[in-house]
Amino acid sequence: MRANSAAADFLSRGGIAVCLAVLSWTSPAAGAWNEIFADGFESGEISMDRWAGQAANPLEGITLAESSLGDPVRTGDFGVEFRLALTDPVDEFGKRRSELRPRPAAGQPPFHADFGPLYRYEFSLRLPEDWSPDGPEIVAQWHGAIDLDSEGNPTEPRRSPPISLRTTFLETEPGSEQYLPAWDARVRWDANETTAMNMSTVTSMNLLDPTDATNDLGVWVDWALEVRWDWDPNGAGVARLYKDGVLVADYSGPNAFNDARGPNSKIGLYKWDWDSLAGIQLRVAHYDDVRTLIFAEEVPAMSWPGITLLALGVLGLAAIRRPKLSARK
Ligand SMILES: [Ca+2]
Ligand SMILES: [Ca+2]
Repeated sequence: MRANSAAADFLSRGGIAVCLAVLSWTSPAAGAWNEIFADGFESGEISMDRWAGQAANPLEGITLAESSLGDPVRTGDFGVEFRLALTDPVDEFGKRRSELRPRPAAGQPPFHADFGPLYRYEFSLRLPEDWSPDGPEIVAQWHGAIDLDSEGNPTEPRRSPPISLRTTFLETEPGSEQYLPAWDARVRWDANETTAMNMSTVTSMNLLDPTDATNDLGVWVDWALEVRWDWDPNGAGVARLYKDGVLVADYSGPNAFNDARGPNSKIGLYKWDWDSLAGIQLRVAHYDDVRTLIFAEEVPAMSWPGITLLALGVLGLAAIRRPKLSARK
Protein backbone atom coordinates (compact mmCIF):
# COMPACT_ATOMS: atom_id res chain seq x y z
CA MET A 1 0.00 0.00 0.00
CA ARG A 2 2.69 2.39 1.04
CA ALA A 3 4.73 1.44 -2.02
CA ASN A 4 1.76 1.91 -4.32
CA SER A 5 0.93 5.25 -2.77
CA ALA A 6 4.53 6.37 -3.20
CA ALA A 7 4.41 5.25 -6.83
CA ALA A 8 1.23 7.27 -7.35
CA ASP A 9 2.81 10.32 -5.74
CA PHE A 10 5.84 9.85 -7.95
CA LEU A 11 3.66 9.63 -11.06
CA SER A 12 1.72 12.70 -10.00
CA ARG A 13 4.91 14.65 -9.33
CA GLY A 14 6.33 13.28 -12.57
CA GLY A 15 3.27 14.61 -14.39
CA ILE A 16 3.82 18.06 -12.91
CA ALA A 17 7.50 17.91 -13.81
CA VAL A 18 6.59 16.97 -17.38
CA CYS A 19 4.15 19.91 -17.47
CA LEU A 20 6.81 22.32 -16.22
CA ALA A 21 9.33 20.96 -18.69
CA VAL A 22 6.82 21.38 -21.54
CA LEU A 23 6.00 24.89 -20.38
CA SER A 24 9.65 25.95 -20.10
CA TRP A 25 10.58 24.25 -23.36
CA THR A 26 7.97 26.23 -25.28
CA SER A 27 8.21 29.44 -23.25
CA PRO A 28 8.05 32.52 -25.50
CA ALA A 29 11.24 33.81 -23.80
CA ALA A 30 13.20 30.87 -25.22
CA GLY A 31 15.11 31.18 -28.44
CA ALA A 32 18.25 30.34 -30.26
CA TRP A 33 21.17 32.03 -31.92
CA ASN A 34 21.08 31.57 -35.67
CA GLU A 35 24.23 32.06 -37.68
CA ILE A 36 24.11 34.75 -40.35
CA PHE A 37 27.79 34.67 -41.21
CA ALA A 38 30.86 32.64 -40.23
CA ASP A 39 34.37 32.54 -41.59
CA GLY A 40 37.50 31.13 -40.04
CA PHE A 41 39.39 31.47 -43.34
CA GLU A 42 39.85 27.69 -43.54
CA SER A 43 39.08 27.81 -47.26
CA GLY A 44 42.63 29.16 -47.46
CA GLU A 45 41.57 32.47 -48.93
CA ILE A 46 40.01 35.80 -48.04
CA SER A 47 37.12 35.45 -50.42
CA MET A 48 35.79 38.70 -51.81
CA ASP A 49 32.51 36.81 -52.27
CA ARG A 50 32.32 36.69 -48.49
CA TRP A 51 34.02 39.93 -47.58
CA ALA A 52 34.16 43.52 -48.75
CA GLY A 53 37.62 44.96 -48.17
CA GLN A 54 38.79 48.49 -47.53
CA ALA A 55 42.57 48.54 -47.61
CA ALA A 56 44.76 51.62 -47.80
CA ASN A 57 47.48 49.28 -49.05
CA PRO A 58 45.77 46.85 -51.46
CA LEU A 59 48.74 44.46 -51.54
CA GLU A 60 49.77 44.24 -47.89
CA GLY A 61 46.84 45.72 -45.95
CA ILE A 62 44.76 42.54 -45.70
CA THR A 63 46.45 39.16 -46.24
CA LEU A 64 45.92 35.51 -45.37
CA ALA A 65 47.68 34.37 -42.19
CA GLU A 66 49.03 30.84 -42.53
CA SER A 67 50.07 28.70 -39.56
CA SER A 68 52.42 26.73 -41.82
CA LEU A 69 54.39 29.95 -42.29
CA GLY A 70 54.43 30.65 -38.57
CA ASP A 71 51.65 33.25 -38.70
CA PRO A 72 49.32 33.43 -35.72
CA VAL A 73 45.93 31.78 -36.27
CA ARG A 74 43.24 31.22 -33.67
CA THR A 75 41.93 27.89 -35.02
CA GLY A 76 42.73 25.69 -37.97
CA ASP A 77 45.41 26.60 -40.47
CA PHE A 78 44.41 30.09 -41.55
CA GLY A 79 43.41 33.51 -40.28
CA VAL A 80 43.77 37.05 -41.55
CA GLU A 81 46.48 39.63 -41.01
CA PHE A 82 45.82 43.36 -41.15
CA ARG A 83 48.54 45.93 -41.65
CA LEU A 84 48.22 49.69 -41.58
CA ALA A 85 51.23 51.97 -42.11
CA LEU A 86 51.95 55.66 -41.99
CA THR A 87 53.28 55.27 -45.52
CA ASP A 88 49.96 53.85 -46.81
CA PRO A 89 48.07 56.18 -49.14
CA VAL A 90 45.10 57.98 -47.59
CA ASP A 91 41.57 57.61 -48.94
CA GLU A 92 39.29 60.34 -50.29
CA PHE A 93 38.64 61.50 -46.71
CA GLY A 94 42.33 61.65 -45.82
CA LYS A 95 42.13 58.48 -43.67
CA ARG A 96 43.89 55.12 -43.58
CA ARG A 97 42.11 51.86 -42.84
CA SER A 98 42.50 48.12 -43.37
CA GLU A 99 39.10 46.60 -42.73
CA LEU A 100 36.81 43.80 -43.84
CA ARG A 101 33.01 43.81 -43.83
CA PRO A 102 31.20 40.44 -44.00
CA ARG A 103 28.70 39.74 -46.76
CA PRO A 104 25.68 37.75 -45.55
CA ALA A 105 25.47 35.96 -48.93
CA ALA A 106 28.09 35.39 -51.59
CA GLY A 107 28.62 38.47 -53.71
CA GLN A 108 25.92 40.44 -51.89
CA PRO A 109 26.50 43.89 -50.34
CA PRO A 110 28.05 43.95 -46.85
CA PHE A 111 25.79 43.06 -43.95
CA HIS A 112 23.70 45.74 -42.29
CA ALA A 113 21.74 44.86 -39.16
CA ASP A 114 18.08 45.71 -38.63
CA PHE A 115 16.78 47.73 -35.73
CA GLY A 116 14.92 45.47 -33.34
CA PRO A 117 16.50 42.00 -33.28
CA LEU A 118 19.31 40.98 -30.94
CA TYR A 119 22.61 40.32 -32.70
CA ARG A 120 25.83 38.72 -31.57
CA TYR A 121 29.09 39.56 -33.31
CA GLU A 122 32.10 37.37 -32.54
CA PHE A 123 35.72 37.53 -33.57
CA SER A 124 39.13 36.57 -32.20
CA LEU A 125 41.84 39.21 -32.16
CA ARG A 126 45.55 38.96 -31.47
CA LEU A 127 47.65 42.04 -30.96
CA PRO A 128 51.41 41.48 -31.20
CA GLU A 129 53.59 41.41 -28.08
CA ASP A 130 55.34 44.63 -29.14
CA TRP A 131 52.12 46.66 -29.47
CA SER A 132 53.05 50.13 -28.19
CA PRO A 133 50.31 52.00 -26.35
CA ASP A 134 49.10 54.95 -28.38
CA GLY A 135 46.14 57.23 -28.95
CA PRO A 136 42.84 55.54 -29.72
CA GLU A 137 42.71 53.23 -32.72
CA ILE A 138 39.73 51.18 -33.79
CA VAL A 139 40.14 47.40 -34.00
CA ALA A 140 36.46 46.56 -34.67
CA GLN A 141 33.55 48.80 -35.45
CA TRP A 142 29.90 48.89 -36.30
CA HIS A 143 29.23 51.78 -38.63
CA GLY A 144 25.95 53.57 -39.23
CA ALA A 145 24.67 54.18 -42.76
CA ILE A 146 24.01 57.86 -43.31
CA ASP A 147 20.61 58.73 -44.76
CA LEU A 148 20.28 59.74 -48.38
CA ASP A 149 17.74 61.89 -50.21
CA SER A 150 15.70 60.66 -53.16
CA GLU A 151 18.60 61.40 -55.47
CA GLY A 152 21.08 59.46 -53.39
CA ASN A 153 22.84 62.45 -51.83
CA PRO A 154 23.72 62.39 -48.12
CA THR A 155 21.36 64.38 -45.90
CA GLU A 156 23.68 64.28 -42.92
CA PRO A 157 27.41 64.36 -42.13
CA ARG A 158 29.77 61.39 -41.93
CA ARG A 159 29.77 60.24 -38.33
CA SER A 160 31.99 58.17 -36.12
CA PRO A 161 30.69 54.62 -35.57
CA PRO A 162 27.84 54.05 -33.10
CA ILE A 163 29.89 51.28 -31.45
CA SER A 164 33.63 50.75 -31.67
CA LEU A 165 36.17 48.56 -29.88
CA ARG A 166 39.44 50.40 -29.63
CA THR A 167 42.98 50.19 -28.37
CA THR A 168 44.22 53.12 -26.32
CA PHE A 169 46.55 53.76 -23.38
CA LEU A 170 46.55 54.14 -19.62
CA GLU A 171 49.12 56.20 -17.73
CA THR A 172 50.56 54.14 -14.86
CA GLU A 173 50.31 57.18 -12.55
CA PRO A 174 49.27 60.74 -13.37
CA GLY A 175 52.32 62.57 -14.72
CA SER A 176 54.48 59.44 -14.91
CA GLU A 177 54.50 59.47 -18.71
CA GLN A 178 54.64 55.68 -18.46
CA TYR A 179 51.89 54.11 -20.48
CA LEU A 180 50.16 50.75 -20.61
CA PRO A 181 48.25 49.40 -23.59
CA ALA A 182 44.52 49.46 -22.99
CA TRP A 183 41.15 48.53 -24.51
CA ASP A 184 38.16 50.74 -24.54
CA ALA A 185 34.80 50.77 -26.33
CA ARG A 186 32.62 53.70 -27.32
CA VAL A 187 28.93 54.28 -28.00
CA ARG A 188 27.50 57.13 -30.06
CA TRP A 189 23.84 57.78 -30.70
CA ASP A 190 21.48 60.35 -32.09
CA ALA A 191 17.70 60.08 -31.88
CA ASN A 192 17.28 62.83 -34.49
CA GLU A 193 16.43 61.55 -37.93
CA THR A 194 18.95 63.93 -39.45
CA THR A 195 22.20 64.39 -37.54
CA ALA A 196 23.24 68.05 -37.23
CA MET A 197 26.12 69.04 -39.49
CA ASN A 198 28.07 70.18 -36.39
CA MET A 199 27.29 66.87 -34.59
CA SER A 200 25.58 68.79 -31.75
CA THR A 201 22.80 66.17 -31.75
CA VAL A 202 25.22 63.26 -31.15
CA THR A 203 25.81 61.81 -27.70
CA SER A 204 29.13 60.05 -27.18
CA MET A 205 30.01 57.87 -24.20
CA ASN A 206 32.16 55.00 -22.99
CA LEU A 207 30.81 51.49 -23.30
CA LEU A 208 34.02 50.14 -21.74
CA ASP A 209 36.31 52.45 -19.78
CA PRO A 210 40.03 52.13 -20.63
CA THR A 211 41.12 48.72 -19.33
CA ASP A 212 44.69 47.43 -19.04
CA ALA A 213 45.54 45.19 -22.01
CA THR A 214 49.11 44.34 -20.98
CA ASN A 215 48.33 40.65 -20.49
CA ASP A 216 46.41 40.50 -23.78
CA LEU A 217 49.39 41.20 -26.05
CA GLY A 218 50.76 38.23 -27.99
CA VAL A 219 47.72 36.09 -27.14
CA TRP A 220 44.32 35.56 -28.71
CA VAL A 221 41.36 37.34 -27.19
CA ASP A 222 37.86 36.17 -28.09
CA TRP A 223 35.52 39.14 -28.30
CA ALA A 224 31.74 39.08 -28.58
CA LEU A 225 29.32 41.97 -28.76
CA GLU A 226 25.61 41.42 -28.26
CA VAL A 227 23.56 44.34 -29.50
CA ARG A 228 19.98 45.32 -29.99
CA TRP A 229 20.35 48.44 -32.12
CA ASP A 230 18.07 51.32 -31.11
CA TRP A 231 18.46 55.09 -31.18
CA ASP A 232 15.42 55.78 -29.01
CA PRO A 233 16.26 56.85 -25.41
CA ASN A 234 13.02 55.12 -24.38
CA GLY A 235 13.64 52.14 -26.64
CA ALA A 236 15.08 48.67 -26.18
CA GLY A 237 18.75 49.30 -27.02
CA VAL A 238 21.32 47.05 -25.33
CA ALA A 239 25.03 46.47 -25.82
CA ARG A 240 26.90 43.73 -23.99
CA LEU A 241 30.59 43.22 -24.56
CA TYR A 242 32.26 39.90 -23.69
CA LYS A 243 36.01 39.39 -23.48
CA ASP A 244 37.02 35.71 -23.44
CA GLY A 245 33.48 34.89 -22.41
CA VAL A 246 33.44 37.35 -19.50
CA LEU A 247 30.91 40.17 -19.58
CA VAL A 248 32.99 43.37 -19.37
CA ALA A 249 30.40 45.96 -20.39
CA ASP A 250 26.63 45.85 -20.02
CA TYR A 251 24.69 48.85 -21.27
CA SER A 252 20.99 49.47 -21.76
CA GLY A 253 20.05 52.58 -23.70
CA PRO A 254 20.33 54.18 -27.12
CA ASN A 255 23.26 52.91 -29.17
CA ALA A 256 22.69 53.96 -32.78
CA PHE A 257 21.86 56.76 -35.18
CA ASN A 258 18.31 57.26 -36.38
CA ASP A 259 18.87 55.98 -39.91
CA ALA A 260 16.86 54.15 -42.53
CA ARG A 261 19.38 51.29 -42.40
CA GLY A 262 21.01 49.72 -39.37
CA PRO A 263 24.78 49.52 -38.75
CA ASN A 264 27.23 47.31 -40.63
CA SER A 265 30.11 45.49 -38.96
CA LYS A 266 33.85 45.54 -39.58
CA ILE A 267 36.99 43.87 -38.34
CA GLY A 268 40.41 45.39 -38.88
CA LEU A 269 42.43 48.48 -38.20
CA TYR A 270 41.44 52.11 -38.47
CA LYS A 271 43.89 54.72 -37.17
CA TRP A 272 43.22 58.40 -37.74
CA ASP A 273 45.84 59.99 -35.48
CA TRP A 274 49.41 59.22 -36.59
CA ASP A 275 50.96 62.06 -34.67
CA SER A 276 50.30 60.88 -31.12
CA LEU A 277 52.02 59.37 -28.12
CA ALA A 278 54.15 56.56 -29.58
CA GLY A 279 54.84 57.86 -33.09
CA ILE A 280 53.45 54.67 -34.63
CA GLN A 281 54.73 53.82 -38.10
CA LEU A 282 53.02 50.46 -38.57
CA ARG A 283 50.22 48.49 -36.94
CA VAL A 284 49.79 44.75 -37.43
CA ALA A 285 47.02 42.61 -35.94
CA HIS A 286 45.56 39.16 -36.58
CA TYR A 287 41.93 38.06 -36.61
CA ASP A 288 40.15 34.73 -36.96
CA ASP A 289 36.83 32.99 -36.30
CA VAL A 290 34.44 35.75 -37.28
CA ARG A 291 30.74 35.10 -36.77
CA THR A 292 27.52 37.08 -36.85
CA LEU A 293 24.42 35.64 -35.24
CA ILE A 294 20.85 36.76 -34.76
CA PHE A 295 18.69 35.74 -31.82
CA ALA A 296 15.51 34.07 -33.02
CA GLU A 297 12.61 33.76 -30.64
CA GLU A 298 11.64 30.11 -30.62
CA VAL A 299 8.28 29.55 -32.23
CA PRO A 300 6.22 27.68 -29.61
CA ALA A 301 5.43 24.08 -30.58
CA MET A 302 1.78 24.98 -30.01
CA SER A 303 -0.15 27.99 -28.83
CA TRP A 304 -0.74 28.69 -25.15
CA PRO A 305 -4.27 27.20 -25.01
CA GLY A 306 -2.81 24.04 -26.54
CA ILE A 307 -0.02 23.91 -23.96
CA THR A 308 -2.53 24.38 -21.13
CA LEU A 309 -4.67 21.53 -22.49
CA LEU A 310 -1.58 19.31 -22.78
CA ALA A 311 -0.55 20.15 -19.22
CA LEU A 312 -4.06 19.37 -17.92
CA GLY A 313 -4.03 16.15 -19.92
CA VAL A 314 -0.77 14.95 -18.36
CA LEU A 315 -2.02 15.86 -14.87
CA GLY A 316 -5.30 14.07 -15.58
CA LEU A 317 -3.44 10.94 -16.67
CA ALA A 318 -1.44 10.96 -13.44
CA ALA A 319 -4.69 11.31 -11.40
CA ILE A 320 -6.37 8.46 -13.29
CA ARG A 321 -3.43 6.12 -12.73
CA ARG A 322 -3.23 6.80 -8.97
CA PRO A 323 -6.42 4.80 -7.91
CA LYS A 324 -5.49 2.05 -10.34
CA LEU A 325 -2.19 1.54 -8.54
CA SER A 326 -3.92 1.72 -5.13
CA ALA A 327 -6.49 -0.87 -6.15
CA ARG A 328 -3.81 -3.36 -7.07
CA LYS A 329 -2.80 -4.07 -3.44
CA1 LIG B 1 41.07 29.88 -38.84
CA1 LIG C 1 19.86 59.64 -39.88
